[in-house]
Amino acid sequence: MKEALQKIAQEAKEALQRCQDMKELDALRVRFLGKKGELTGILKQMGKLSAEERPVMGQLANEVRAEIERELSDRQAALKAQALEKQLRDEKIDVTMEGKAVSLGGKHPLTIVLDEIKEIFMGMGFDVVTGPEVEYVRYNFDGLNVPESHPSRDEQDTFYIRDDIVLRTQTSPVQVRMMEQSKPPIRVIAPGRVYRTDSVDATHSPLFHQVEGLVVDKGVTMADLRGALEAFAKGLYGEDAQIRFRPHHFPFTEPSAEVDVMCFACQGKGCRLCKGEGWIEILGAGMVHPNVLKYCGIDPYEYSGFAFGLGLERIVMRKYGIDDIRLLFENDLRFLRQFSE
Ligand code: 2U9
Repeated sequence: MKEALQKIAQEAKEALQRCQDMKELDALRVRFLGKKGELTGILKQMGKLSAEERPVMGQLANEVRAEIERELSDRQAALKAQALEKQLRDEKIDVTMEGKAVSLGGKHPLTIVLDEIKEIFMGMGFDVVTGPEVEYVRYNFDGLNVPESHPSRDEQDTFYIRDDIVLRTQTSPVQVRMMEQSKPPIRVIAPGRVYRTDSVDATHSPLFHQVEGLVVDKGVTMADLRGALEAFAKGLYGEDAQIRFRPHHFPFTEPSAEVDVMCFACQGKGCRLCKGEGWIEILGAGMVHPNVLKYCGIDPYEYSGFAFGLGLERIVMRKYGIDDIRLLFENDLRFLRQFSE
C-alpha cells in the first residue's frame, strides 16, 4: 500500500506538471482526489490492514493528499497567471496608432438658413411651432378666410387626400391651430414643408419649405410688422439691409404687402441677381384679417395681429446665387459639400 500511495503521489505530480488548462486540471482533481478517485480507492482498503499499520498508512495517505492538493493549487495559480498574461498580450491597444479618418457630414443649405432665421426670431421672443403636413381643409383654407371659389383650393393647385383633407399648401394651419388652443399674446414662427401641384422646373417644386410668422396681441400695428421684418432683414443680410413694402392682396391678411430687401449684391444699383430692379422680393406679410381672428375664437375688436410668410428655397437661392431649385433636393454631394461649415 505504501508503494501504491507513493506511485499515486508521483503520477499526480507528473500529470500536474504536464497539465496546460483548467479543464484538464479539474479532471486531474477528480482522478486523484475525487470520491471515486485513486487515493480514495486506496483508503477504502485500509480496513484490511493490521492495527499497527493503519495509523502509519493513514498518516502517509494524508500527507499524499496534502501534497497533491498543494500541487493542484500551485498549478492552478500558475495557469491563471499564464491566462492573464496572454489576455493582456492579446488585448494590448496601440494608442499611438493612427485612427481611421471619419468624414463629417454638413448641414444642408436649407437647414443652415432655416437655423439662422429661427435664431433671429427666437431673439425677438418668438416660439418655433410645428404641425401636421396632412391637414384638414378647414385649417388649410376655411380658417384662413380663403373663399370657396379661390383658385388655390382647386385640385389643379392642391393635393387632395380626401374632400376634407389636403397636403398643406402653407404652414398657416399650424398657426390657426395655435390661435384656437391658446390665448394671446401669441408670437410664433412655423417652419416646415408645404405642397403644391407645381411641375418641377428651375424655380418650382411640388414640395418646398415655408417659414411663416404670427403675432397677436392687444394693439399690434403695421409699425410692429415693419419693425419685426426690418430686424429680420438686418439679421439675415447685415446691418445695412433695407426693406420696402409694396401693396398686395392675400385672403388671410388685410392690408397685405409684398416685402423687398434692397439687393445685397449691388446695394440697389441694379444687377443680374435683382434683374436690374435694385430690390429683391423676400416675403409676403400683412395684418391678420379680422375673419381669421374670429374663426379662431379671438375677438378682432380686442386683439389685432400681423403675419408674414416666406419661401425658404427662394431665400436660400438668392443668398447663395443658386439658379436651380432642383439642386436643393437632389442631394448631390459635390453640390452640398460647398456649404459645409
Ligand atoms: C395666419 C394668418 C395669416 C401668412 C402669410 C404670406 C403673407 C405670404 C407666401 C410667401 C412665399 C407663400 O411660400 S410662398 O409662396 N406667403 O406671402 N403668408 S401673410 O399669413 C397668415 C398666417 C397664419 C393665422
